[in-house]
Amino acid sequence: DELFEKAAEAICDADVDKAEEIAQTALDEGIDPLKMIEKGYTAGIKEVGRLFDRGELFLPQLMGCAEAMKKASGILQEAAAKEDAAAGESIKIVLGTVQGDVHDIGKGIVASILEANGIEVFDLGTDVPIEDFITKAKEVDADIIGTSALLTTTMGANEELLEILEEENLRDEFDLVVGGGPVTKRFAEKIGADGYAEDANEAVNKIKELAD
Ligand code: B1M
Repeated sequence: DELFEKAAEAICDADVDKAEEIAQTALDEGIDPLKMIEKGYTAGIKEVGRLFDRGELFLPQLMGCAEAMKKASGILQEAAAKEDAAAGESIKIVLGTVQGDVHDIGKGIVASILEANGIEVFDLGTDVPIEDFITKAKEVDADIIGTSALLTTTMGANEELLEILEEENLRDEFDLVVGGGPVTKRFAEKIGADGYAEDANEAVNKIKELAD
């Protein structure tokens, strides 16, 4: 679809105004906001990642692209949240990007898609200290703790989280679901996490399965 391509292009060009304008157009045209994020904007930020990997794009530009991505997906996520406000609230998840890590685009997408599927999300944001996940999970009586880590240097926070849950005898209380770029199923199994999801839709399935 042409609008998806334009959205991806606006992200690659780090064009915030254009990215926002296209998001609004998508809403006006009645396109499903989450589909728009996935097929349009996410495709764009993935391309940005590839260009950055190849050294064809540098950090300042990357930050501009990420800004455009956040603004546009913010508009769409808000619209999606409104549509689904009446959905059930049976499963609760405390979600956040682990300490030392500020990447939150993927986490934001995961949060929106979980909410759109009736899961109650308590989003702690980025650079979240391990203790905060646990404190919040206790406070809201969560079923699941979900973490996102985009750096090989931060994914180890999951191991620490599991250790603390173990120490506090909370291992049976909360299931830990891990995700994010460098995180793999193999890593999740190795550290003893309860679940792993490669993307937002898989996260929905995994969380529903665990909460059953
Ligand atoms: Co950063 N960055 N970045 N960055 N950045 C990566 C991750 C990197 C792979 C780029 C590269 O070098 N090739 C690399 C990490 C290398 C590594 O450790 N393996 C990297 C680096 C090195 C850095 C800095 C250290 C750069 C520097 O300063 N020198 C720095 C670190 C800052 C920090 O965190 N302390 C940094 C900074 C940034 C920006 C601020 C500029 C920006 C982030 C803006 C923001 O998020 N607000 C940024 C961006 C945009 C990226 C790339 C280009 C794109 C990330 C993204 O948003 N992807 C990224 C390159 C890449 O990914 N190839 C890169 C799109 C998003 C939809 O996918 O986040 O994977 P993703 O989420 C997916 C799945 O992973 C999954 O579902 C999502 C939807 O499909 N998922 C879950 C995610 N969380 C989940 C949780 C779940 C389940 C599924 O359950 C709970």
